[in-house]
Amino acid sequence: VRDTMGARIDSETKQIVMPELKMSNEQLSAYDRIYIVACGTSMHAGLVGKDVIEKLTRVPVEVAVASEFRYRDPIYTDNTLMIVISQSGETADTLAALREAKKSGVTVMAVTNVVGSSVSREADEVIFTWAGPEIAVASTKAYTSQVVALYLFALYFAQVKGTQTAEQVAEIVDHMLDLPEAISEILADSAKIRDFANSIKDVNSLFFIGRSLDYAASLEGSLKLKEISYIHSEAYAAGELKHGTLALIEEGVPVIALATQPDIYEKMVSNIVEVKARGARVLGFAVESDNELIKSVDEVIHIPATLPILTPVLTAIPLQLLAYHASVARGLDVDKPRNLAKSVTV
Ligand code: F1P
Repeated sequence: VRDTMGARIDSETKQIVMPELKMSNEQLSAYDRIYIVACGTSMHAGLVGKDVIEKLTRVPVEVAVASEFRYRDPIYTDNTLMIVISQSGETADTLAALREAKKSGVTVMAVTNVVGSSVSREADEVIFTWAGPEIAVASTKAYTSQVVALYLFALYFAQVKGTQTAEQVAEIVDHMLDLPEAISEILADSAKIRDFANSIKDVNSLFFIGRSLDYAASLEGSLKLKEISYIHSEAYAAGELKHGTLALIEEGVPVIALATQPDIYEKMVSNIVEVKARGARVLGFAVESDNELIKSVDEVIHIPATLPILTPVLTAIPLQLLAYHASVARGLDVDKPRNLAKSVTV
């Protein structure tokens, strides 16, 4: 834990501290509208952040793709905060959105990995992810560390606003501290994901489905697969399937169903039954005790139990491994995906 991290857990109190925050607690507490603006994987981390900030603080958050945000006429109020997320801190569209917001007098907080990057220098506030150098082109640890940084911010914002008690924050923190062990468990059981990746290496297309935070995670799983294995895939909000996409589900089409959110678990079971009835081969992501779900799928990846809001950090691991193993199985260079630059500066 570094002092310049921007946000960190105080190990004694299990509360979040942001010692370098320039704005006062009064100012922070007054924000009642947030825009999260980013590109690619960083935007997907933002979708997780949106759900968590809204759940913990009840402040509405809109996530926007930076390349589109540039052409909008955003509605800024006196109490709007913009959060930009960028691993490299140099992505042109994200930087342009940051500059435009600053010109309009909006306070910008950055979540970035690179100290000294343009985004870190130009934003008013910064949370560094300290994920180490990203050697591969496609973001992997950048995503999980951005999601964790957003949890820290959401918790701190909730503390300051008083929307979560110290006990509630400490409970979430306790579960966050258990995540590394849960990730080790997933990694120890990764042969299953490698075998599944081998089995899909020649398919034309596959689908990811999920609801709520599982949908946000599915979008990233699908992007990763496209980026490094060049297999076409789509991520769908499971409830949207019946509005057209179900037509594409036919015999043998692989469907990866993320079903880690307990409040919508039964709805996911019915989506799985729907795609199975059309011949899909379903790989389910489920927490251990979900027997009904486990029975309804062809194969299962067990996700260790944690708080539902924290599962995106866990589901990211097998999703990234799936893309990695599929890429290797297809004989591709995982670290040098075609047509993808480490930082898109134009
Ligand atoms: C955004 C991004 C990455 C992607 C690739 C190209 O970068 O879309 O998510 O993996 O590296 O750029 P950044 O703004 O997070 O640096």
